[in-house]
Amino acid sequence: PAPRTVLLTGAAGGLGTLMRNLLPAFGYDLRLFDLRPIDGEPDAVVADLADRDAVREAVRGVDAIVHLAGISLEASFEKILKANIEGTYHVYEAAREEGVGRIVFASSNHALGWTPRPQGDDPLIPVDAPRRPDTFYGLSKSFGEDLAQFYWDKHGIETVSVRIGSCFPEPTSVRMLSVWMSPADGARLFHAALTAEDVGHTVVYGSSANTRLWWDLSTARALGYEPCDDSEPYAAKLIAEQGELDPENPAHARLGGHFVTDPPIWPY
Ligand code: NAI
Ligand code: 15L
Repeated sequence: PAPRTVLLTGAAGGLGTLMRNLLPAFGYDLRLFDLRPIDGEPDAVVADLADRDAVREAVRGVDAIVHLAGISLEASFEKILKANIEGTYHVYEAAREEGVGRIVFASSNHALGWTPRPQGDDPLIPVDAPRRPDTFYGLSKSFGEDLAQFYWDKHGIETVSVRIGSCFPEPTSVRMLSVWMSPADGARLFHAALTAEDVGHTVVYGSSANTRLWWDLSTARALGYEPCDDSEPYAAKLIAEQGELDPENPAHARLGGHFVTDPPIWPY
């Protein structure tokens, strides 16, 4: 049966806000979870992923989990370790203890952000390309995908790991023309990931059907995902403002864009 009650972690965040507004139209009853309270959502669970008991309680009785909570940019290793690595482990342990059989994990293109981006007639990047994290953040997403595989192999918990490109209302850079996922396509993809049968651990890229796409959407489509959007209508304006991607610029040469070159954001 399709999951109905879904725990949405990271519900106060950018993507969490988009998804908590869009997913109910697909018939889900969402339970919200975040470190931060959410205006107008008094029933949301306000807790830290570090609190195992709170995570377990939040997971109790749901049919599936969409796990978005965590640090979403580069940070110190210690912070990434706590929120993304230990936090995601707590979510999987809670799912095992409470018998939740399906997780949708917000992985990221930064799990393989060091991969050269396709240029010219280069083939699209397949899902089985080696992971090459570009940051501690990307490393935590690579860990999350391995954790998902482990919990499937050892405990039978299914996961769709969605290597999200950039899910924002509009693309705001030339790189994003290739990796953008419209919020509506994001909701379609999460719905497919929640309802497809026998996914085991499936890895998919998360984006719209962009004209300038860099990766292969076939595993996402195999779940039943049919993207409806394309960033191309935004291309002329963004390219006029920012210029085409420059292959000589290291921040334009790899999948992870500026995550590859920017100094890490040390949160002091
Ligand atoms: P965000 O930073 O806006 O939201 C993350 C949320 O997680 C925040 O509301 C924060 O309070 C919560 N959070 C952080 N640490 C927590 C903890 N220890 N316990 C409980 N809650 C905690 O990030 P965004 O953009 O909404 O991303 C959501 C997820 O999707 C993240 O895992 C991110 O890595 C992933 N992702 C997002 C992409 C995007 O385009 N928005 C691209 C690729 C991956
Ligand atoms: C991510 O993983 C980040 O969470 C998001 O904020 C964007 O920076 C996105 O990748 C991207 O690559 O554009």
